[in-house]
Amino acid sequence: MSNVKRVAVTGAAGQIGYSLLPLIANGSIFGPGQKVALQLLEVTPVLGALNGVRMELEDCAFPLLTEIVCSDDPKVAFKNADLCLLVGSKPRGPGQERKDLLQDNGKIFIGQGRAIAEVAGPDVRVVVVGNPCNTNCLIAMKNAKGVPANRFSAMTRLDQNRAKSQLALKAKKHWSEVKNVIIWGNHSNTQYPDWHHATIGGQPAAKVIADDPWLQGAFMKTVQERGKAIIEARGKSSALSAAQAACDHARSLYTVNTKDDSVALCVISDGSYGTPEGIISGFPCTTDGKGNWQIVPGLAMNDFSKQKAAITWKELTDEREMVKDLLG
Ligand code: NAX
Repeated sequence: MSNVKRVAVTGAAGQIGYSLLPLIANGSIFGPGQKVALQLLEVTPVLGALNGVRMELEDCAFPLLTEIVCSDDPKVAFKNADLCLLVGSKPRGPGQERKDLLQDNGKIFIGQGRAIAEVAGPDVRVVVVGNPCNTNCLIAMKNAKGVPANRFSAMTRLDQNRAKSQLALKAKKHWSEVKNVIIWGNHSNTQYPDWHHATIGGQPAAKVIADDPWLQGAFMKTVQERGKAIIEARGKSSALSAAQAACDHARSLYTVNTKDDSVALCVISDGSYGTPEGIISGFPCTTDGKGNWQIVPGLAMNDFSKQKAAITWKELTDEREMVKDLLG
């Protein structure tokens, strides 16, 4: 194995990229003992701005950062990559239908999936952040012929982090004491943030909070609509928290995470819990520290949970239908 981890980041001159690159260069994914190379992809008109980002990265003189590659060619950016963070995508245009956004962005992930299959490292992991991330991930996965489906995941970690912090704030505890919040389904406002298996300081979250109407109402709504609230407050979408979540997600693949503190990953459904097979959906997962995940088996789902999960699963099967011509 190479002694440098090669991390490709797409949309690297965007606002998430600007927060994400220093985190990676500081060891946030692979730890303080691991050197990293950054391989940055942007669209051609943005290469000038990307060059500015490269200059700033050089000016940081990060001890762990060995190399910075900038390109508008996916085959250059993904070359021998150990980890590809697919952040770049087009924002929804004024009046644009979701279906058209899915089609527009979907095309990006066809080309990137193919390039990953062609040039990425033999043990590559791919994390999709660019929205609609679940379905973009499915498109990349289907077009990356020869790369196993379990190498792909989409990011719902920001939703899990948001859910943890909301529960902690309500319970007046520190967020590090909150474990096992599950995010089912799509990274969209249909997602189901499920507290039924969550614990706070080792006690069931529902018991500590003792306010079911809040859990079933304000808690869920706050997590589902947090992205919108950030845009309203900041005038821009979440970037710092999204970058942190992308690092948390990627780091969790390379560390051991058990079912007592499961990580929220959107991964290919095998039908577990009644999730339609073959969609990329949020599940509680364990990880083995070698880049591999497993869906936590055997958790009980009550009627409330089943009903909420069904809504978000339906949205994902509808999205898959809208892009069926892009699925390789
Ligand atoms: P920005 O618009 O600031 O940056 C996106 C960058 O991607 C731009 O620099 C653009 O030139 C580049 N880009 C577009 N097409 C590209 C292509 N084909 N190849 C390479 N680069 C390309 O958006 P930003 O705020 O950084 O957000 C990036 C994406 O993350 C968006 O799709 C956004 O919706 C999504 N998010 C996903 C989240 C999640 O939890 N999964 C949360 C945060 C964020 O909303």
